[in-house]
Amino acid sequence: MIFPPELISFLRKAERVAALTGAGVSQESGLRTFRDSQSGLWAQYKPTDLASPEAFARDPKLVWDWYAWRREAIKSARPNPGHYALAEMESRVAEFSLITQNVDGLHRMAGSKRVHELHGSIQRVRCSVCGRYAETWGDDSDQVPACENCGEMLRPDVVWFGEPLPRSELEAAVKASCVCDVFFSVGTSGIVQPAAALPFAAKNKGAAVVEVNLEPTPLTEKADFFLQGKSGEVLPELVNAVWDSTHPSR
Ligand code: BJW
Ligand code: ZN
Repeated sequence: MIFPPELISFLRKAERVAALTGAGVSQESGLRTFRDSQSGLWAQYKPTDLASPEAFARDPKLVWDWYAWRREAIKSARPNPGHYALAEMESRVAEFSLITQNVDGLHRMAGSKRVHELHGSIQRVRCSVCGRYAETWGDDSDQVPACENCGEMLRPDVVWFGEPLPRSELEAAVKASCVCDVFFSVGTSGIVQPAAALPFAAKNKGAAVVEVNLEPTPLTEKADFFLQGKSGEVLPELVNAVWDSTHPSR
């Protein structure tokens, strides 16, 4: 891909960069996005219908099993070149913040350090009533595993529709978005709030906004640069184009 020279020069000068990622960044690691159709057992369900407190109240075992199935898929997934390029960017820029809506942990596995997980982590499980975290649980009974403290149902420590985001993660994400020189929006459909508002906040504060996606989104018209393609291809090429051997890492 030929990158606009202004983008290359913005990035070489940038002191602070923030990147917001969504399910698309993990698609090349073999994980399905939310708006993709699901396969096999889960083909009849829409992921966005399962990710809600109402779905858990209606059919807790169904929701638990969906997360258990995804946890298994994530266990064998590995970061792809898009994750690694973002980790590389962190080593090239004075202050880099990785803001992710993903719960799969692949950014940390790729070496990203300053990571803000807005929607929690699928690897953590907590009680749906008293909030205590569980270290171990079984996935093979007919029922949702129970909390050792109060006996109520366990649930994944992720953020469902209608639930508040973890305050410290959101505050850090808003701050990073408002002070950055360049803001990346990568592999997200940009429709789920409050994450979807972050690129607009960055733009309002004067950042250059770069979108990387297979297809246009509600952000595209407002973005300064739209790099259409797979993040696992576009991001490594961009990192190579910006930080060649004449620009050593920090
Ligand atoms: C590629 C690619 C490749 C593919 N390379 N690209 C109106 C205004 C404001 C807010 C609302 C509103 N109406 C309702 C709300 C609230 C609601 C919301 O935003 N709803 C919208 C649907 C309208 N938001 C909430 O409820 C949030 N909480 C909240 O607002 O709390 C307020 C509150 C305060 C105080 C007390 C109480 C409440 C919470 C949102 C939580 C979202 N949770 C989920 C599940 C997380 C756990 C899990 O993983 O199961 O988060 S839903 C799902 O959507 C998941 C994702 O993180 C999130 C975003 O999806 P994402 O990542 O963008 O994925 P996709 O699939 O949508 O897109 C993939 C993209 O990648 C596509 O564009 C592809 O083209 C692209 N792509 N392959 C590059 N290789
Ligand atoms: Zn409990």
